[in-house]
Amino acid sequence: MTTSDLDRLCITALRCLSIDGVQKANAGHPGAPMGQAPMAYVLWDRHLRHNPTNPTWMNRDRFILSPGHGCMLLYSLLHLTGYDLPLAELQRFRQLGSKCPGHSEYGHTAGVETTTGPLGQGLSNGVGMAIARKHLAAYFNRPGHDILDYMIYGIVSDGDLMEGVASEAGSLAGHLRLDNIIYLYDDNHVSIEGHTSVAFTEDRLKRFEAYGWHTQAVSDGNDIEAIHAAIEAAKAVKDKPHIIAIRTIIGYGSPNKSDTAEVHGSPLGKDEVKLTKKAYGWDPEKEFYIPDDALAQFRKQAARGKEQEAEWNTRFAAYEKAYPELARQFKDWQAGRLPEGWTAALRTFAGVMALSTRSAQA
Ligand SMILES: Cc1ncc(C[n+]2csc(CCOP(=O)(O)OP(=O)(O)O)c2C)c(N)n1
Ligand SMILES: [Mg+2]
Repeated sequence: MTTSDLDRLCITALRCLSIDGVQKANAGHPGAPMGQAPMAYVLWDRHLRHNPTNPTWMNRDRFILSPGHGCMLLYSLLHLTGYDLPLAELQRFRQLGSKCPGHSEYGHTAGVETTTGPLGQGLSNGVGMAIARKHLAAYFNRPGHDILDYMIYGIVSDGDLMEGVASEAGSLAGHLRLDNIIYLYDDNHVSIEGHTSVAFTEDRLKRFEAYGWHTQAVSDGNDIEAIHAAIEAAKAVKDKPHIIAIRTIIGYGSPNKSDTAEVHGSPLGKDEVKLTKKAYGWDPEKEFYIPDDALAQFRKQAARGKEQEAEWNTRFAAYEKAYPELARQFKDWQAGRLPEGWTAALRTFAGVMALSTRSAQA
């Protein structure tokens, strides 16, 4: 099997797991995962630094799936790469108590970095995460000791870019030159109502360019080499956040439903699932099927992640030796421990005063 055959196998496995999860639940959004699978695959396979066996490793890259309606894609990625999310949970998508709720929730499922569902929210939370990372790096990093250098990656959708909150956050990210953000925009020209042209016709990349972002476009959402090259190019451009518009087809591969809003928010239907699997060259009778080669390829990320974390632990040990006080503080911050005697630093106020909170904090 060539590398590109293996890549294709993995992408189809991602698509089919997402399709099957939605079909079994008889509810959900298969179209977005089917279009986004190649960009998600190449991002996770070649760029994302994470350790599926330790989802809270501090210096991991953060991945945000901002269009949370497509979260079967995220659950599929988490399962395949070796997070604590058994296949049985994917088979209980959208069932009460499942680790796979209908929109991904922070704190409920290992590896989910933030709750998404309300469009615009994930994109905006990512800006907050990028600010936090810049602040931590400015405070803790020292020359030769870049202990905090993680990235914020995300997939964002038409609906995300339509939301006002995304414009506010996008504006701030550009202003602050948050070059630690790389967002892949699932530019599929379809949203819940149909073609986006019914409501949304401005040049999105020009809008982000005006906010101060570095923008790129990839014309074929199945071209993982082009997507990979665009991510590489983004990493090389400093001082700006990055957005890459990737032209995808919602519901890619479904003979009767791709490129329509029908595939946005309803299962494909049993017959269409089979036709789609046939079109992918997959066995139409198999459900939740993961070929061994695909699983082995995804699980390489778990092995790599362990090494990446171990390498970081070595770096942190050197930092701790050079800057013991800062290292102690870093650990306290991570654990949420306040410094001893912190209450002594609190101001006291005599009686009731006409004082704004803003001034009281000064
Ligand atoms: C703030 C907000 N408003 C409305 C919705 C309901 N909603 C869910 S998906 C969707 C359409 C999203 O379209 P797009 O982002 O293009 O996703 P795609 O159809 O391409 O999967 C809408 C309006 C929501 N999730 N959040
Ligand atoms: Mg869309």
